Amino acid sequence: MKLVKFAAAFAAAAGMLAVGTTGASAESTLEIVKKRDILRCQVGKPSPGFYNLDAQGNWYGSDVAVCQAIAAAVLGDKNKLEIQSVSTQARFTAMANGESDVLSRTTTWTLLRDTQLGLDFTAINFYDGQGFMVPKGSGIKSALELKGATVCVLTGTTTELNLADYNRKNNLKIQAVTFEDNNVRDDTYLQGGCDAITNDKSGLASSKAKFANPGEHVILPETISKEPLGPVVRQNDSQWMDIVKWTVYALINAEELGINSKNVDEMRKNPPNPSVGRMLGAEGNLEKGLGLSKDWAYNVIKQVGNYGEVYEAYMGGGKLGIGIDRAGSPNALWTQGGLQYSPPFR
Ligand SMILES: N[C@@H](CCC(=O)N[C@@H](CS)C(=O)NCC(=O)O)C(=O)O
Repeated sequence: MKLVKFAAAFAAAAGMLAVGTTGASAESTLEIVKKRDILRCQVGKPSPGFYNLDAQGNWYGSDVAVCQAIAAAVLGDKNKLEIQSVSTQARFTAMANGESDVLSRTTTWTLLRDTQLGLDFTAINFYDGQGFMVPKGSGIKSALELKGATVCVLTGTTTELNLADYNRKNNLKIQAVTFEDNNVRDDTYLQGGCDAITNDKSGLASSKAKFANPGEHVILPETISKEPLGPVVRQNDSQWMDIVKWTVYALINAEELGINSKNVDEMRKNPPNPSVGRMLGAEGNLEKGLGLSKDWAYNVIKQVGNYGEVYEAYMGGGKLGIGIDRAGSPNALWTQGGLQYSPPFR
């Protein structure tokens, strides 16, 4: 019995090795993207804030901005981009089978996803947590009042798992009503098909923003989970991993250094300090190991903006924003009491 187990474990390890070897000899994602001259970036179904379509059919949003930033870093042009809108259920498969070069779509970093799907999480561009939304008219003030309630939830998500945990922990006897499509989930809730919706709190703000009467719905105060969201790449491609990770950090570091889309030209011409000069390629050679051009970070900031500009535009108070306060939240810069922190550019 022991021997059989050992043999199976060995075969599994050998299998993993074989995958690793094939991966290493195959064309890298950077080579594929450069040859194609287009980045294939996966987002979800249109949701205000993260990824949405304007009247001309152009994608915009905070997760789209990450796609654009990677295209600007790698190909010098944020528009060299094919946005792929994929359902929540199919998101990891579309990555694993090579359809998408990168996934940038409200996806929570968890241990199992990081270790069992052939994928790697790169960096956290939004710190979130799960909550509940109810109609104001229900008078419900706390998630603990949801005893015996029906709750609408997307399937294949951490949301579904956390709801089950919260239900069990607090003995609420909640009945989950599961959906594959976020619009069907929202419509069902609006028509009274469930007492509450549960999702990442940013996702709730996103749904609320598109409702006809947002003021008739309230997000309850409880945050029942940690949902660190960020882009995902295929594993065993560490150069591509580095590119995506450092592109996210370029957005954050630029804000920390006071570089934005308006002043980046002046900052590159006359860097006020060595950190700015290095980041914008005016000195040093930070681009070498990434396999990118000297102006990769300049292109990101010039064409997309820094983290704060992107946040304000889509998640914050901008015209297209969904009004999530940044000050005092984990998404503030670490210098302002938040968790957004870039390792040094040197
Ligand atoms: N962060 C959770 C939840 C993800 C989730 O449900 N995101 C919503 C955000 S509104 C979504 O993707 N909606 C668009 C879609 O269904 O494609 C996870 O990674 O499982």
